[in-house]
Amino acid sequence: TEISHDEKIKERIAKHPCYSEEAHHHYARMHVAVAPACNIQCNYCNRKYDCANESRPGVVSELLTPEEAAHKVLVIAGKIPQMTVLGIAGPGDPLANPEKTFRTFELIADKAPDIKLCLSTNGLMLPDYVDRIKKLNVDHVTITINMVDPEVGTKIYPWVHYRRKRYKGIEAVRILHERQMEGLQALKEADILCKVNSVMIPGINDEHLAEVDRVIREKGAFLHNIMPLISAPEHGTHFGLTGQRGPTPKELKALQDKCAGSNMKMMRHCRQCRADAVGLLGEDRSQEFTKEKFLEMAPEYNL
Ligand code: CLF
Ligand code: SF4
Repeated sequence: TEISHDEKIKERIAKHPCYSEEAHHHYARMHVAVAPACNIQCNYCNRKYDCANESRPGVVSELLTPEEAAHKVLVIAGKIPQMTVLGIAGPGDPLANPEKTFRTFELIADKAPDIKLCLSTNGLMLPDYVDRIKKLNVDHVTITINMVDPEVGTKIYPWVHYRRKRYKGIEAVRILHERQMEGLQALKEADILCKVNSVMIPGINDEHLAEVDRVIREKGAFLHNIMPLISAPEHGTHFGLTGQRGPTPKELKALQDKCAGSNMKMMRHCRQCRADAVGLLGEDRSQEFTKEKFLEMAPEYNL
């Protein structure tokens, strides 16, 4: 019935600080930075820093191997009892580094099966991996979708590297768009909860994001998270260097309100985390668990 379906979804998000507004007061997430490569270029990204799909741009995270990452997760889960979710969100695109990403998930599923697995991607390679994601019991996947009109996308994405070929201009953006829509559909069919992140870029996609909201909702996304562009010249991104501004808090809220008119929930408590974030949202304990430090700590979880 309708009610038991709602109840089941409530249960699936109850301990996920991003998918449930309520949960974020009580439950924590951690990210491990195992995925350095990326397969597209976003104009809000500088590859030296974290993937801005989810993670705070302008921050450099320490890269870990899957084994180091698993060790880190066991250390942290033993020390922070509210820790419920492990996310992979960069510093590049997790699915442009499938072996590292899935090896990390496998190690954690094996050693800490009660930790929920979470993944964030630009979506380009998602259709290829939904089966693997489902098999690993990853129940939360985020796709960053900034446009559903490739014309708009040409101002955001200069190129896409897909199946050993580099594409530019509208051809590149069409591939990205089609793959994102295909990925969204495949997640829905596999019954995996999908959040869509959109970066609000004034003058580029701000007026278009209501349409994005409509399309992704229709295609079964569970939650929409519209995030402000963070752009500073010193980040060295294309938008930073061309003086592109981010939205004001008022502009962001107006757009979120406009989209929230629908029945799909809007996420409003995103803190644009680092790719190595640790703790409750808004609390940054990543510096307590740098590689130098956590490698010296014994994994205490589940012992
Ligand atoms: Fe991490 Fe993202 Fe999973 Fe959350 S973050 S991979 S869904 S566990 Fe959360 Fe951070 Fe916002 Fe992301 S507050 S940037 S939405
Ligand atoms: Fe940068 Fe992420 Fe975009 Fe790749 S997907 S270019 S890492 S913001």
